[in-house]
Amino acid sequence: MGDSPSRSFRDSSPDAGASPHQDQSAAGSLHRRAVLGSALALSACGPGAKSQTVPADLPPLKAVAPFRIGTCVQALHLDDPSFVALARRQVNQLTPEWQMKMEYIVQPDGTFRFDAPDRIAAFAQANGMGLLGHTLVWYAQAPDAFARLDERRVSFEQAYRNYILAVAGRYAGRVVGWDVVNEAVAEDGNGWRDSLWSQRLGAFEHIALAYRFAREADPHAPLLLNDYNLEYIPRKRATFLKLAERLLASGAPLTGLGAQTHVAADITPGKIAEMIRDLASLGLPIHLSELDVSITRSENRLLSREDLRNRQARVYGEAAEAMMALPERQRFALTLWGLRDQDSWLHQENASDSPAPFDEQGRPKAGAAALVRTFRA
Ligand code: 9MR
Repeated sequence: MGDSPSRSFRDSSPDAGASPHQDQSAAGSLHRRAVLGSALALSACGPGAKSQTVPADLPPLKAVAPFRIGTCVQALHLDDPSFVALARRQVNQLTPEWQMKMEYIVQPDGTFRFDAPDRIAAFAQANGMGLLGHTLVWYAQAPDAFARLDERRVSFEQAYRNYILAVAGRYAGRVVGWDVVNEAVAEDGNGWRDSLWSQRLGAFEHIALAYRFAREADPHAPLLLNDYNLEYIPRKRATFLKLAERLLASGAPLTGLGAQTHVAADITPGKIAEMIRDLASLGLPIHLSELDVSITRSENRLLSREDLRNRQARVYGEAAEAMMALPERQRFALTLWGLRDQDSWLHQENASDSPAPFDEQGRPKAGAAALVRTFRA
């Protein structure tokens, strides 16, 4: 089967387009208030600052960064010559944006489909790029084939193991790492997410098992735990770190932490750096795994579009700086969740958002220049 049109396929998933910043929980509104309050204070210092100009001969990100630079990718991007040229020039790592998830791989009859992820893996290999497996277990994706499993034939745990062995085993030796469990922590930081997996295998146990099975499938791959809003919600970050510690204490082969970093341009300066420092305290490598900086999700109404564009560039710079401040062995990679504006999930949700570091023609914006400047400093 070829690629389904991504929009309709994703729309059919109950959590398609689930958006970190639209969380309606108490913690979600708390973090919105915190962001607004601090941004208001800052706006007094610098509205109306001039846009930064971008040097025409900006060097490629991957050439100046002392760690891997990635982007997310869908198989359909590989048919777009301008995307391919930009990706080849700028990055040396790819994360399949959705086609290595259960929503793509698991068919209604419980069989697996690997055409698109195989194509992305082959492209990565042919172009000397790392492949970051994303993601084996996600609370938001629980295919019917699992929900309706006939346990007279196979136990739930066996089916879970079979899936992880099939997927992580297929790409064993060919990935730079796996996001084994994605978004395990509750949004308010009060424990872990409820899901089909937690209900059937146990709240902590399903997470620990996923790491065990991923290690069984691939003896050497770095195995990461990935989550979002860790910069906005300190309580969620604390629970994320506790979960990582508990996994390590239980002997689970967790070897790295992923901070998605889907942020808005009006995020309080220093928040990303603080989050990365905090995560690094466990001594594990850190992946800044899904960086994008939304303009339209900014909530500070006092900032003009131009102010927000300037802040966006500064946020890209801060993210790069936070990675640069880590000891070398803890700099796993920095992945952009969309190279060009039109590639971003945020742009698909709101066509007036322009969250990426490159514009629609693939020209570097101030965000790309800030990344380069920081990597070179
Ligand atoms: O950007 C991805 C979008 O194209 C998919 O439809 C969606 C569901 O698979 O997932 C988006 O990526 C998410 C990532 O896998 C996990 N963190 C949040 C990302 C944005 O929603």
